[in-house]
Amino acid sequence: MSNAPAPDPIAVKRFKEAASQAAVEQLEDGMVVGLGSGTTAALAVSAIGRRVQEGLRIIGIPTSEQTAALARSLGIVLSTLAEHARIDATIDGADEVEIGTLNLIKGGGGNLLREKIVAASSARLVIIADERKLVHRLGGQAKVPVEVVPFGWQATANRLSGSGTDPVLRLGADGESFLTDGRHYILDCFYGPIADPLALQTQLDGTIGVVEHGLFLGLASEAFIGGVEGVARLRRG
Ligand code: A5P
Repeated sequence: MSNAPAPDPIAVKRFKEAASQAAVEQLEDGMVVGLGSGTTAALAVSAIGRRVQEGLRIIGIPTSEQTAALARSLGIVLSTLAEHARIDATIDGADEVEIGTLNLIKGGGGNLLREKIVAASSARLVIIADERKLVHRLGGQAKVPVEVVPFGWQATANRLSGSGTDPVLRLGADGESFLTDGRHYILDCFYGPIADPLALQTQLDGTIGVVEHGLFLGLASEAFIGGVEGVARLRRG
């Protein structure tokens, strides 16, 4: 157990809001915008909703059913990758952001598959987070979520054990297996500090039964990080 004091939730929310606001200020009329998922991304979607009320014209591509519902409720026009294959900018949260590379762990909310598809179609992936998410090496605090096909998931979990982790099947609030928007399961895999994320990515990509995983390497172009000293804008080194 860490002896670090528990973060003040009100301050954390303020940091997330400031980061979201700074990222949303970058948006311009006519853009196709990927809408991320999670609590920080939801703040960005709300900020976009306010700008839309003030006259901003953008088209949003949501990364989850939950984000789609929120965006619709705020009057944001939505579309799909079928209609807009190229996204100008996606604004999304992260569970860990590696300083320098801006490599990420994502998927704490279970939306990693659609998030990665949208990120890979985006000219810019802009990450928003509070400063607790910044790390020198991925994997020390967040688990890597691995989305797997329900059929034979135990066999997939056994295969993943060979990558140096003890996979844990994610459960929902009802105690049943958590189901993603794509109707898959999530195996949460804690690795500790990951010495070679590219090698781990290759291993996960090659594991039978794995649909996608939460290592987002070389995808983020910049990050807005909210903290006690304001919002820092980091660019990929
Ligand atoms: C959703 O599946 C995730 O990728 C989120 O973007 C990530 O977990 C960060 O979420 P919070 O902003 O809620 O911390």
